Amino acid sequence: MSEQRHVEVVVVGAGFAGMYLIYRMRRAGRSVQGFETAGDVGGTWYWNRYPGARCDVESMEYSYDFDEDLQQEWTWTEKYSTQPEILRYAQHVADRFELRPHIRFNTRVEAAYYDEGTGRWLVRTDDGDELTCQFFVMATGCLSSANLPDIEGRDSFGGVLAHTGRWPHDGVDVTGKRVGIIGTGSSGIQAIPVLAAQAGHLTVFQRTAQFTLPARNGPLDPAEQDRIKETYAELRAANRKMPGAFGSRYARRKGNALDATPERLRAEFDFLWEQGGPLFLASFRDLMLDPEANRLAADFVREKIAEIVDDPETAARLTPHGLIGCKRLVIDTDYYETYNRPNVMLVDVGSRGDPIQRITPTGVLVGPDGTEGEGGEHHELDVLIFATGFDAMTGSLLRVDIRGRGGRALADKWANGPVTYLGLNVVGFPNLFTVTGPGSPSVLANMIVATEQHVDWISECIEHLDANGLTTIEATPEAEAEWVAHVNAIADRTIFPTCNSWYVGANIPGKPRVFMPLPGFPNYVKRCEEVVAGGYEGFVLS
Ligand code: N01
Repeated sequence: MSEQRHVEVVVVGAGFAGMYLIYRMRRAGRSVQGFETAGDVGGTWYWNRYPGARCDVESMEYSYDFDEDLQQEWTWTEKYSTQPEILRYAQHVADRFELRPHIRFNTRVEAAYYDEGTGRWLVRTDDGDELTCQFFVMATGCLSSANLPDIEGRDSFGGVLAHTGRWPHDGVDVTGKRVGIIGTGSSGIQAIPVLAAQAGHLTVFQRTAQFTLPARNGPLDPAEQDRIKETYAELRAANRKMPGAFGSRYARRKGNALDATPERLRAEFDFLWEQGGPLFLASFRDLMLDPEANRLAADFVREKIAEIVDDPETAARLTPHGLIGCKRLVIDTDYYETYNRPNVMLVDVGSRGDPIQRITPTGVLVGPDGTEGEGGEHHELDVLIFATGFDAMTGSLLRVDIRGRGGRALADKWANGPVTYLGLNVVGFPNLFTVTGPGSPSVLANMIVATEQHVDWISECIEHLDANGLTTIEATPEAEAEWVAHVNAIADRTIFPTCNSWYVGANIPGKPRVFMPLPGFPNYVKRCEEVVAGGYEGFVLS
């Protein structure tokens, strides 16, 4: 019998986290095997090819900074990059650092079992391959497990059905067609203006109105790009001090909104609205902490919607109740303006309208509950798009059957919601690392900066173990419990846990309600550094 293949590190996922981890492991001379379900690198940017897909962190900030030559040689063309451009960048990184030979594409990791006897993980893939490793790293991303709601009749639809997060590689031709889209989160709001310009008719099925702010995207001035690159390291360092690890160039925190005069408040909000981008809520210190302060910002945006949208009824339906930024803030190009087009119709399927009854072979039936379609309205469609989001943060981790000490499944351990230490490791799962896992800043930070910080921490941790003749790291139950309490305490100081967002898992029926990311990137980094300085405080190294 041939001997089981063994590598030091297995990495699941070849998005920005997995690629950088493989780079670090190779640079340290370690044996590493990456696995990726997709046909190439890029992660989220490989899958999300829907029309209008782009990043809402500026291009000059949404990129790796681990290699000075890389960040100097790459040229971005727009203030906010499109999906194709970011995917080209990921492919460039893979070429430049020769990462692909270490990644097996079109391969899903199905299971990973920890063997307490050998201290190794046994990893199994969907093509029946098995190998062992010392360190098992889940770099599967926070928003990669697509949520395709099980709406009655879904599979009977006779036209083209597509999910934004699994967009067909050969595209979907909507030219002149009757198109319907379910969902008005970031993906829907980016896609809707582009679809409206191409489709014959677009019907938007909105369950909850969402706050969105203008991006004010445009070409990136080459001179400005050169200027930024001259002092790139300073920009990166300043960004790492920002709560979300981006946007230091626009930092203008000015006290509390509740202390500002109405004139000052208005001037500031007007300025930020015209400037565009996601830093609107970073302007006053209390906007994300105090519902009263938040309401001032929310009311400002509500007024803007009424100004932009011609039809008052449509404007009213598009106007969100509640707080701004409690659900992930959206950044758009011409979203509200799109509802002034004659070929766009907004159908409220939430509390202010009638729900979707079912999907039929030719469209979507909307109508009052309990009427079995009587009095309902049928929307005839050629194309139906689900922009219905993801099983965020835990979905892609729990898709793999991960079993730690005593054969305990991660899914069992997390039955009441995810618990981690630092969002990096879980008690009972030695040498398992989660990159941007629940309990770390992750989706509340610039994702590339957050992944680089985690990968650096993991890489240095493995170096430390090696240098000291150690083989295993595992969080202590006390440290894990304390960390979970800490994350909850920080979240509870903000408005975040107060609404039904994917941050708390509310978009997935039956998912435990737990606030999963951790607000505040700089404090988190400090804590990670202190843990290391304290000899990996809260971990047992053996
Ligand atoms: O998903 P979402 P997304 N019937 O969950 C609706 C990142 N991202 O793909 O609000 C009817 O936000 C749902 O309604 P409701 C970013 O972090 C970034 O848009 O639950 N409707 C909602 O309107 C983002 O936050 C970028 O009531 C249903 C929508 O579908 C995250 O990914 C671009 C439904 C889902 O919105 C997810 O964004 C894109 C049902 N059964 C994404 N189920 C950028 O960088 C769900 N909905 C800009």
